Amino acid sequence: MPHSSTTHLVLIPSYNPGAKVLDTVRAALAQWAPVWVVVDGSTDGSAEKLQALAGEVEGLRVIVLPENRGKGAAVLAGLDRAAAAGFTHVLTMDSDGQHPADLIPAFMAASQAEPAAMVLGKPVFAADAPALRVNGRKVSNGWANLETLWMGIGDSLYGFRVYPVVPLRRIMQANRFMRRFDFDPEAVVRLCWAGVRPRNIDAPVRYFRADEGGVSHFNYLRDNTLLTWMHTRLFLGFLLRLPLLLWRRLTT
Ligand SMILES: Nc1nc2c(ncn2[C@@H]2O[C@H](COP(=O)(O)OP(=O)(O)O)[C@@H](O)[C@H]2O)c(=O)[nH]1
Ligand SMILES: [Mg+2]
Repeated sequence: MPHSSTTHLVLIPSYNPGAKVLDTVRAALAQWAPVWVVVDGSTDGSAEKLQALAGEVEGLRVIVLPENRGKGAAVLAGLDRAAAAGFTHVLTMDSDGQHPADLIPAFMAASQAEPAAMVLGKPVFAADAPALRVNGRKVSNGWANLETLWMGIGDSLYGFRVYPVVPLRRIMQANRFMRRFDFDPEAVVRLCWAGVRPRNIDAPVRYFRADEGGVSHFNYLRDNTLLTWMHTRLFLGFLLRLPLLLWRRLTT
């Protein structure tokens, strides 16, 4: 039996996810209820398949957004509905089979033990991980740690995480960025600034070849440009907050 919760839900943003989406959602449902999928303007027929699955199984809700607006926007659409339904925390995971559904209960338990914190997946790569992605991460992680004065972000980009809903929604409502691939790093940095402590848990990440059903919409030029601009604005935000962050770092 999956764990079931009225405070913590699994939220899966999904955009043209490829062949693994149904297995991914089933794997999440085997661990947890409820599971909500936000279909982000997909054009691959996955919305219909997911809706059919929701008619067959307990615990699944499918939210379909008419247009593609990006991962962060899809998460925010889910957060708004989660808040309206009284949930306090969401575990985000990708829809393409890269994230370890079997760790959902452990991540949720860590969040339930410390509700004010955010629980971050720390990726454990296998030999299948592309070197460019693994090394690119080090750059983003270096910036994120500087921008938060080393408050403890284990990984800035991994999307397998439990977020407290209230501070994340507040941050996203106050910020017009964070709607695409800039969501994950900007969310952890701004949550740290807001005083939400990171807790890190190791979690394997898989990279599938295209012939195994692997799909990524990460575009090196477009998305690295987006991430560079994101770290530029976060660095400026960091300079403004430096006295506060230093004071907090020295006193807590
Ligand atoms: N790339 C992308 N992903 C989206 C979007 N909206 C939701 N997502 C979901 O965000 C997650 C991460 O995207 P993915 O392309 O797998 O990125 P990668 O794992 O970093 O290569 C997946 O679950 C996507 O389905 C979007 O507009 N673009
Ligand atoms: Mg992916």
